[in-house]
Amino acid sequence: MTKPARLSNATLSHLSKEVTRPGYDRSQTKIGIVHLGIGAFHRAHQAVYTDSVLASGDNSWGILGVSLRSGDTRDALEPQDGLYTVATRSGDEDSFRVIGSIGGLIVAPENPAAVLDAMTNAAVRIVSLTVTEKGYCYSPASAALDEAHPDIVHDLANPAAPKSAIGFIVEAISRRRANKIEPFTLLSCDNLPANGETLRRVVTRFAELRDSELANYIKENIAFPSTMVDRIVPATTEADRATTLSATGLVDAWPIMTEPFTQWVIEDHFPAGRPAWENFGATFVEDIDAFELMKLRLLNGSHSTLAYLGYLAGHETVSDVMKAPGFSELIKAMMDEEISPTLPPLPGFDLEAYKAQLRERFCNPALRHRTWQIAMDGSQKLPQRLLNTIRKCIDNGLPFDRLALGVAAWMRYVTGADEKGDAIDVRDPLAAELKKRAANKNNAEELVTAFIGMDQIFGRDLPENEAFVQLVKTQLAKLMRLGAAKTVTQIV
Ligand code: CS2
Repeated sequence: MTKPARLSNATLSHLSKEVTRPGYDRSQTKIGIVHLGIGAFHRAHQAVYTDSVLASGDNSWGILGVSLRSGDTRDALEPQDGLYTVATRSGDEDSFRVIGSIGGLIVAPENPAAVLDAMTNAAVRIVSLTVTEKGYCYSPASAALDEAHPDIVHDLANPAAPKSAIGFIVEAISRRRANKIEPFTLLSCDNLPANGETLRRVVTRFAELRDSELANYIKENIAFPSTMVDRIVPATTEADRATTLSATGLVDAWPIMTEPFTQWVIEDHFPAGRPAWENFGATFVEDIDAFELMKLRLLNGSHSTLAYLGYLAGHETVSDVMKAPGFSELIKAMMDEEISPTLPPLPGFDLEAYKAQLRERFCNPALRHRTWQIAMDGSQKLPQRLLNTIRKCIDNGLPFDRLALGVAAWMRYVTGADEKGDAIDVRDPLAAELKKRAANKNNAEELVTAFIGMDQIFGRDLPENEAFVQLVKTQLAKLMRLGAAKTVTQIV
């Protein structure tokens, strides 16, 4: 049997005929976007919308992908000329599309100068980011720049060879300004509330620490539109690679698996121009806040709750969790009774249909989205997913038993041992501190007191709120006594 060929420009014509492929001459594409954090999410979302723009004849928006940490994506995609497959899986059927919008890849730690050169090219009019919550180098509770963060300290001392997204952005702005090149627009595509505003805050503060004139220039000249991004993208597995090969006929070292649903709502503020993403499903609005809060609280808040409780109850994937007794009911009640009343109104939007669709998306059996994957980086996710919602409930005198159970499940999870006593691989930038705080604590009372003292997560207000502290203690005690599976059936 002959060895199957690798996906590349030269082999595109060998793709199985059902596979959609870039219908444009890739050699004519110019780089107009530098994207920091070229991970699976970007490749399933923004790069797909942009591929459609390129196919429509506007060739000025090719993407240069930057990895801020490892070279894995570059190593996988460079031999493929940046091409990769997106598999859309509904549970009933899979469809495959090869995406051509990534025109080049750079691994920042190997060559920070090349990243800065790309970012100072006048043809680049947008710098976008998916660097996850921790990539903002901020304190999650206050969203203010963490000035003691090792990468921030490093980047202030070494502006020409930065490590963080913030360091690259500020140095690139400074060089464009010095060379009288029109500024780019900064487009955060991470799951943070007011993500544009948050990016503006950390970038401006970092610039202030370098040079107050530069900070003023940024305040006056740089646009930071906010976005709400949504598409569920589980990590790729070996089985996914094999499925892609048999469906497409070509070897792809890093295909992306995702769901049919995709949503992108963007504030329309791009003084230097932008692709016509609206022609391919994106929505441009004046004010994004209500969309962002809705998505973060309903989707991500439910996701994190399902992930911690589900993992503890022994389930590997979100769709497994949704099938287990009580979980679907728990999430529905949490959405309807605790989260929905905290959301700002979105006139004309069918919230009930949105929530029902979310629960259906969580049930998609083909996605195999691991609870462990969603459980990562909880210290960075909890504030916007659960704690801000709880704050609203407290202010409005609403119940928050289920949200508090989500917080308690996170605490149980980060103790680092599951219900059978086996170790949990807790991935979190604060993992070491979490472990230290959990050490030698055997009851809910002590654990809650230890964790809640982390003001970078809980702020100063929540630890002082007796009702909150008491409820989390009660829920954690229940979890420790009954286990997650039983607790869930009881709380519904
Ligand atoms: C998930 C998100 O891993 C996680 O924390 O909650 O990545 C989620 O799948 C996306 O936000 C969906 O748009």
